[in-house]
This record gives sequence, C-alpha cells and structure tokens, in this order.
Amino acid sequence: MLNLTGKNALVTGIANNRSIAWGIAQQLHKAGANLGITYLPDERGKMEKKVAELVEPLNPSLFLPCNVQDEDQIKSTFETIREQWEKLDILIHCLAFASKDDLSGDFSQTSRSGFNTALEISTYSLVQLSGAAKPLMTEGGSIVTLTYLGGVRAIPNYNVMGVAKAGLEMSVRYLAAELGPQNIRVNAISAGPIRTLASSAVGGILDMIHHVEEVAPLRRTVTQLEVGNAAAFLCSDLSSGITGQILYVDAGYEIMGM
Ligand code: NAD
Ligand code: 0WE
Repeated sequence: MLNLTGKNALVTGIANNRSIAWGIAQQLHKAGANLGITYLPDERGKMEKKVAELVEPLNPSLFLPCNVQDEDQIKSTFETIREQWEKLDILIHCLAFASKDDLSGDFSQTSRSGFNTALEISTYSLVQLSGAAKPLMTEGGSIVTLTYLGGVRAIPNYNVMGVAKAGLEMSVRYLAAELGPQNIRVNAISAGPIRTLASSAVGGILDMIHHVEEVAPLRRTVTQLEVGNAAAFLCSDLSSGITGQILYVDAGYEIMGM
C-alpha cells in the first residue's frame, strides 16, 4: 500500500545517524523512493565524508552540498535536480538553527542578528526551497517539514526557535494554499523531543525527555523511525487528501493539560 517507487525525493538535514532526516531517508528508501541527499558543507569537507558514508546503503542518486544561507548552493541544487531527474516529487525540509546563546536565558534579550539567523535558517528556508521545488513538481508533489510544540506553547529556553517554528507552521498553510492547485501538498510533522545532534546541545534535554516519558499517553518518547514512517505516509498517495496540516508524532504529549 505504501509505495514510493518512481518517486524522486530530496532529503535535507542529515548530519549523523541520530538526525530525524536520517530516520526519514531510511523509511522513504524502504518504500522504494529514489533519494537525493543534501548536507551542510564545512571548510574541511568532514561533513561531506561523514554523511556520504552514512547514506551509502540508501544508494542516493544525488548527493549535494546545500547551505540554505547560500543562494548559489540552492540554485545549483535545483538545477542539478532538473538536469538529472526531470521531475521532483518529494521535498523533506528537516533543518533548524539558532545561536546557542539564544536558546537559554531571557527571550527579551534575543539579539537582532540572533533573531534574523534563526528565522532565516529555520523558517525562510522552507519558503525558499518550496519556491525552487515548485516548477520541478510537474506531476504534483509532497513537501514535509519538521516542527515542535514550542512553536505553539511557551516551552522553557526554546525561545527564538519557538518564534521560528510558529512562522514555519504558518508558512506551511500559506504554501499549501498556493501550491494546492498544482496538486502539491505541504504538511508539517510536530515531533516530540528526540536526542539528536541539535537537541543534545541543549541543556536539560534529558529532563524534558523524562518528563514526556511520565506524562505522554504512550509513556515514552518517539523515535526517528516513527517520525520517518509518518513522513513516508505524508509523502505517499495514502495521504492524498491531506494538506496544510500539522501532524503530531509525539506519543500523544500535545493533548495533555497536566
Ligand atoms: P540535527 O542536528 O540532526 O539536524 C539539523 C540539521 O540542520 C543538520 O543536518 C544541520 O546540518 C542542518 N542545518 C543547520 N544549518 C543549516 C544550513 N544553514 N543549511 C543547511 N542545513 C543546515 O537535529 P534534528 O533534531 O534531527 O533536527 C531536524 C529538524 O527536526 C529541525 O527542524 C528541528 O527543529 C526538528 N525537530 C527536532 C526535535 C528534536 O527533539 N530533536 C523535535 C521536533 C522537531
Ligand atoms: O528544534 C529543536 C532543536 C533546535 C536547535 C538546537 C540547537 C542546539 C545547538 C536549533 N539550533 C541549535 N543551535 C545550537 O547551537 N528541537 C525541537 C530540540 C529542542 O531544542 C530545545 C528544546 C528541544 C526539545 C531548546 C530548548 C528547549 C527545548
């Protein structure tokens, strides 16, 4: 039933084997999708090597550097897709960044540049990548991004990232409204806290995970592969009637009041 054979999927946001994007890429591959992987390049090419080794078993047909702060890298990513694939079916947006200084302390002290960076990388990039994907999704498509409850509720220390996620979730709705007539669906998965490179750098993440394990209806957190399964669903024809939605993959935590 869940079949993605013949679908070309671009996956952003893989940094290591804990990345949510890695869980998604594995499940899309399992469902038969043809993968293109982008990574955030660094000067020494360490990231390129690490991510290339990790994704090798998934046989990606494209492997490209794409720093979303660099207009040229985005341009050449989508030019390569047009040349090599002709059409794009699936776009996975799985990246976020805020300065560590802005993920603790008083939200009112967020600097102008910190605010701009967080929203540029974490929010604007979805708009930018979707705009570049639109002309390539000639047979319709599915765009999926990753969000967090801190975009809807005030969660300690999430601060400027919460503002970025609120903007991201609203961008999902405006993009869904614009791209719907072209049969391109746009949805977000709101994942519960998972230990990844990004979250492990955050003080108190383990306490948050323990809290979720006590309160969430399923009495546990979720895994990258569970998020990957929900993403595969949102990318497949099984979800053909769903667009503009935020799907909570959080072991039920979001429904609880206490
Ligand atoms: P991660 O560190 O594995 O992934 C973040 C990715 O963002 C990395 O691959 C990094 O290279 C990429 N990135 C950062 N700046 C970039 C730039 N300028 N250009 C291109 N890529 C850039 O961490 P993760 O937890 O897997 O995060 C993936 C997504 O999931 C993020 O949107 C995050 O907000 C979201 N999310 C995470 C959790 C969690 O608890 N881990 C929960 C809900 C949502
Ligand atoms: O979206 C995220 C992670 C976002 C993130 C994390 C970092 C840490 C390292 C963005 N930028 C950076 N920059 C760094 O330098 N999550 C949902 C995970 C997360 O982050 C939190 C959380 C949770 C959960 C930050 C504070 C409080 C809770």
